[in-house]
Amino acid sequence: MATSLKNLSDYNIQSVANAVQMKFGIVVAEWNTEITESLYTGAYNTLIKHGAKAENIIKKYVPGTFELTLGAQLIAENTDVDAIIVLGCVIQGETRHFDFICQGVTQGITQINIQYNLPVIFGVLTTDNQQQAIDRAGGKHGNKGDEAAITAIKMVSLQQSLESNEE
Ligand code: DLZ
Repeated sequence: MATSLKNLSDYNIQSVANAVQMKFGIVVAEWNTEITESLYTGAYNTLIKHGAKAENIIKKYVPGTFELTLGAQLIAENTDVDAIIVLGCVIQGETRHFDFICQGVTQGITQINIQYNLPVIFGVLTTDNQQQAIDRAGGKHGNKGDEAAITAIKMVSLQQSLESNEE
């Protein structure tokens, strides 16, 4: 049976809060730059679509996906953003580098979420080849950058709703 293609970026627009008061940092890896810039465009446009102000979106670059962790930490320490989105693309090669980079960034970003009590959204593609990355960076499977932006807004909204109830 043929599998139907799912656009992973489909979502219910009503379920997403207005982001007019929110501030975001976006860290973009320069490796596979055509892909990561497409992810950035998706994330940026989605934040704007949901009310975020352009001046409240900070964009910073790091050399590769492995450096996204420190990039996110530097933003967490030096700005007042409500959430950070990290965008990268790791494509499987002939060596085990892929595994080490994916493992390192996954653990690093998880740790920053907890350490800073700040949503740090994992917008990293980990694919077998370039075509799979293209398909998920504005292609037939949607744009992982859009999804990262929606996740960021939802997590800020969750955090604000719970923390505003604290006494
Ligand atoms: C070295 C490397 C390799 C082989 N592949 C990728 C990749 O597919 N995607 C990516 O974002 N970065 C890659 N890098 C670079 C590492 O992320 C990192 O920048 C270097 O190992 C230096 O720390």
